[in-house]
Amino acid sequence: MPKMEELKAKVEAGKAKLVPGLVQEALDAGNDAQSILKAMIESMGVVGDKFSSGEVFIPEMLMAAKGMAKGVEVLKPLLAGGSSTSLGTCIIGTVEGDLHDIGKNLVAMMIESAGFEVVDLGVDVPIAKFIEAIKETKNVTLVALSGLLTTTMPALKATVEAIKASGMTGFKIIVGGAPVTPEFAASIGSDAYAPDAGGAAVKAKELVS
Ligand code: B1M
Repeated sequence: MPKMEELKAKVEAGKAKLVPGLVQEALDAGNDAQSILKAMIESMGVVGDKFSSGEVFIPEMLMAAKGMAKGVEVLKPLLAGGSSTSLGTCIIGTVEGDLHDIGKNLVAMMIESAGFEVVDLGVDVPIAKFIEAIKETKNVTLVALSGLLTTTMPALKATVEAIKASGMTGFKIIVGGAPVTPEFAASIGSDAYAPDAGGAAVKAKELVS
């Protein structure tokens, strides 16, 4: 089986321990980091579809996520180019009620490589924690909110609204995640939307430049 197919199959099967080695082998075989990342994201899509159709359950989704996270670790030095400029600090987190972190971690990585300091609040982040972090962190220029569930889209809205209502200024807010659309992002008062991690880094730079 070609390396990329083998990698995709192992991510889908949740063989987390095998994934880093296969990512390395795929790189050694001449595949670039972006294509490998894309392949692993496709595998997560397959796992999600299988979850929807009742073929796999939460433990399988978790193992697939673990494998992908380990694979991303191998790719990290290649995906995150690094930047010498400082664009200020970005506070990032997945909103309250939502435990998905792979997409958020990729966005954090790309935003960091675009030239921001990143403070990652993790997942299931209550509004008060975002507000406290913005207040207590120096030179916040960007707040990045991730949401992966249709059921946590209201939390995205509530978080943006509460941050705006706090009266704090000097930063922009970017939102994203699979169910988020540009229209939704605009309707909740955020400053920007990006469909993926690379796009988030590009938008982030534009917002603060
Ligand atoms: Co969940 N889950 N999950 N899950 N899970 C999805 C999202 C789902 C689509 C699967 C499905 O049913 N097909 C579905 C959501 C349906 C919906 O709301 N429309 C779903 C569900 C239903 C659930 C539970 C409710 C299941 C249950 O309990 N019955 C539950 C909810 C738990 C909770 O959060 N409270 C649940 C739980 C879990 C696990 C914990 C088991 C696990 C997450 C583990 C982890 O993250 N550490 C998990 C997983 C792994 C998935 C799937 C299979 C994979 C997610 C992923 O990592 N994708 C997912 C199916 C899928 O994605 N197709 C699914 C890869 C990742 C790179 O993509 O996160 O989309 P993504 O990030 C992208 C973009 O969205 C964007 O950039 C990234 C790519 O570059 N992006 C941003 C993300 N954040 C951004 C922020 C930005 C800009 C872009 O600006 C700030």
